[in-house]
Amino acid sequence: MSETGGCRGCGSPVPQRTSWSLVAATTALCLVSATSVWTAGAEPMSREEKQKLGNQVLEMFDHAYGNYMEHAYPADELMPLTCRGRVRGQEPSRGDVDDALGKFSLTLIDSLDTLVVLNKTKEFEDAVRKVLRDVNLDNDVVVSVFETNIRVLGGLLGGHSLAIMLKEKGEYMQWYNDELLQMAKQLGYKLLPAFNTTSGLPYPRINLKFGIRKPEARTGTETDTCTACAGTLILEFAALSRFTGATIFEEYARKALDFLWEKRQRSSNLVGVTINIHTGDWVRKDSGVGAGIDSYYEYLLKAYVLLGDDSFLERFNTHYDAIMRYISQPPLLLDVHIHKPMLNARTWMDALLAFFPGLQVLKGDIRPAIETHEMLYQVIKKHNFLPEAFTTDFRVHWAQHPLRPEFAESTYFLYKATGDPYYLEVGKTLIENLNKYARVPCGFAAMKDVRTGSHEDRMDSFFLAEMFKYLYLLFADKEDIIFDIEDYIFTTEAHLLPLWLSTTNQNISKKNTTSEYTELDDSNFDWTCPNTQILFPNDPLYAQSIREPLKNVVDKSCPRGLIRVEESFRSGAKPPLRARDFMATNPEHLEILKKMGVSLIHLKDGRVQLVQHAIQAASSIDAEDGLRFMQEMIELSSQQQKEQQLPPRAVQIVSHPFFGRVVLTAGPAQFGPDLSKHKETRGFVASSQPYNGCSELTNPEAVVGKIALIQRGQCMFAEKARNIQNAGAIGGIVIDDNEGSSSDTAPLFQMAGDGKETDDIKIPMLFLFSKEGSIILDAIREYEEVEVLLSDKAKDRDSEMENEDQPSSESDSQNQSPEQMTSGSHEVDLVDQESSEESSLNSHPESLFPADTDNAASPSPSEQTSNPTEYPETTSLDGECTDLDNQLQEQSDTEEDSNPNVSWGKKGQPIDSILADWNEDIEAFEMMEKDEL
Ligand code: DMJ
Repeated sequence: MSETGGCRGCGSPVPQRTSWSLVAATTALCLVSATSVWTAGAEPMSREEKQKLGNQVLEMFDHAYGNYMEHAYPADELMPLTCRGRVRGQEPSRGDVDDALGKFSLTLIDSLDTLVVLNKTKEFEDAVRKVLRDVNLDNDVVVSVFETNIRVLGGLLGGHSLAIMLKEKGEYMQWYNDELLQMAKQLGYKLLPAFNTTSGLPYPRINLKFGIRKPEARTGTETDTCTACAGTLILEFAALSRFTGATIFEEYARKALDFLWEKRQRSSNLVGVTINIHTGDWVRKDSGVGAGIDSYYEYLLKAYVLLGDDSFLERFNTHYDAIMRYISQPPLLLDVHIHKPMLNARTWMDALLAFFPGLQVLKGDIRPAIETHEMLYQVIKKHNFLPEAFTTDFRVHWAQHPLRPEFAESTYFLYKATGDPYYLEVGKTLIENLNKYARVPCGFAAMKDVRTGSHEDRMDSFFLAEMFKYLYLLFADKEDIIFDIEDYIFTTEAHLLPLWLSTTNQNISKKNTTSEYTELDDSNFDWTCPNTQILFPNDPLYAQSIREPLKNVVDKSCPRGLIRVEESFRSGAKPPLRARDFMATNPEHLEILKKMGVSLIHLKDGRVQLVQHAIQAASSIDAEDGLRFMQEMIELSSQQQKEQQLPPRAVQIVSHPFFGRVVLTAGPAQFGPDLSKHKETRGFVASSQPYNGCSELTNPEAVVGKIALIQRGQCMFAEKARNIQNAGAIGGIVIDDNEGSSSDTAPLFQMAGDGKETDDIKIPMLFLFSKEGSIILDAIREYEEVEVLLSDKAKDRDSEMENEDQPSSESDSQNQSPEQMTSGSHEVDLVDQESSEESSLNSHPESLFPADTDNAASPSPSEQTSNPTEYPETTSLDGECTDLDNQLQEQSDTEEDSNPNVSWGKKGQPIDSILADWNEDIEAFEMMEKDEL
């Protein structure tokens, strides 16, 4: 490795190992905007317009922060629908997501440096005083080490970094005496016991008061952690060490990173999603750049920038090379298996990967960054927000959107890199969508379902830490910010750490890994950094020329599986059978199945089981096709479960002071008009008497012409519907009688009929859990007259609230292409694996037909819920596949050519090795499906 390789491509070579600050500063400079060279393409945005948008961001921040401070502080987060603080233990548990909450005023700490970036210095000063006065870091609460590090330790360090900057300027914070840093140090010591493992990988959780493994701690029995959880500590821990001189923090974080590096899959150079913290075995062997891994990669590159340590860049480049070889299929980024990296592990992507184009800008790889960002933007244009997960053919996979900032982050970095005003327009759209769909009277609410526009009662702290920072910086000119942002690096939570730390307190013992690298080909490492001044001056349309071929990539996409089908058509061979096309009654299909070693077992109850015996396949290629078919079948079933489990509807409160801004997630009924096909119903609400609606109403005059509120329980849903209909109601909302139930924590269901003919029910009925129902009941108490809209999808707040006769907009399912629609009645039972020589779809019937459980969301004994499982009969090939498929095919051809030893799709791989891996694949798929982000 060259001693003076430096940052080639940045103008002048920068000597390495001589001046880290120079390396760091140079890398930061590489992000200098090239705005001045813009000559054509998207219309330039005027300074006035940029300022207007910047001011809009400030106003939005005030709305979010002000409501948090007024209604939630000192709680960790604001619940913007109920307008109060989220205090852990006082709300129903949401599972892992609550591990970010440590009763330490999370949102305030996460917002500290945002206040300075947004030029709210006075508010910052005030916020710091509040943190010092009110925040207790010694609570008996179990928190996530990862979240506490990035949000709280990072927040305190970001606050400290800007506090000392302001103090030095001489106007603000003159009283400040490193108090935030002292708190950060205290917190750092509280997190250290988590590292007490033989591997050096931290436990995922720690009790702030009792540490780990003591009985009072209630944690320390975990065996696994995610790669990002263990690999996203170095920036904060090193900064803490370098600020304080206490080297232990940086040492621990380095040790965890060293261990992860050692454990990388050596032939693919990829890492899995989850690792055993004691043995170092990969627990989940799927690998991508999104959930579970994302910021591990981010921190390798940024640790190089902040600390100037070559080994981090070398590791990053090695991983990056693997990512680009296996995971990147521009514009897509698709998870693969670490040991079989040519085999996709999923057919969907998660929203967290939206940070990756930003990281690619930092690395200097602009083209794929532009491509992926463009694809993501088109998904956003379709759904207003990036759904938590979406399929490769761009359908919603997980419909939530907790106001994540990753896409705004990438937009900012791409604008800095290209100077293309297109990215300002993108930012403007993000602002508009936030105001239009997420803004509620008391802050901004996460989207429960991007298809319906319904809300969730949460506003995560990262929304303030990151979203407003990136949006504000996007529109800001240098003079709009009171310090030079280029002197800082952004942590994964967008906290700012000064680059001068690279030369401070460097006496950390580093593991000598150099010998390992000397064996690697130096050309493998890309010693360049993204100096946009050099990249684009002669080609201002560079970014646009990359986006152009992708402009319809989302709208005109074909299901990805068609690639191979098309390939077969081209070659004249018969295309392999697709899971979507399969019909159990088609003799030709049965013949193909037989060739692939797949047998069909008809069960007594009418269901069909599929089992593959690869050794019974006609050839190894047929066996591979069989495996692919089975894999598709697993994914298809799981996708269908999702689609059929949750056809949510929306109850939108349209009267004063909500004006359509609050949208509640509602369950549909299997009877009455289908709101996705009919016009929505709008009306004032009134409680029925009796409230359970189980007998003739005694207050018909109160509900006539209105939407009746009825409590769940004591009789069938259909009976309630008939009773309120007879009283003249135009619709009904059934509110759960199970106090505290909420769509945040319980799965929605459909209200089933009573087993009799229900055609007589002509009014729409929706179901609300108790928490959502209370929002309407509270509104009635406060405002008396409350008007709601029952629909399949929230209506545009601005234009439609006054107009009762708007046609209902099409639901997502209506927008689906014919091949995405489900119909027909085949049920496929996926049976247990029979032996190591067989592959079967390893799910039990109950996992295909979600059972009614006994939890808070389960139906009352007298009621039925239903989740019918349907199976698609046919898929038509319309022959209109876009360039994307060709690009992907080319990509996969290239990959196969360059990787002679990889397994999937290669003719030469022994079938038993495919089979040996198959068990792991099935396990991985099942785990992935169970996992939540
Ligand atoms: C943030 O807390 C951080 O960006 C983290 O790295 C992952 N994502 C959330 C926001 O989506």
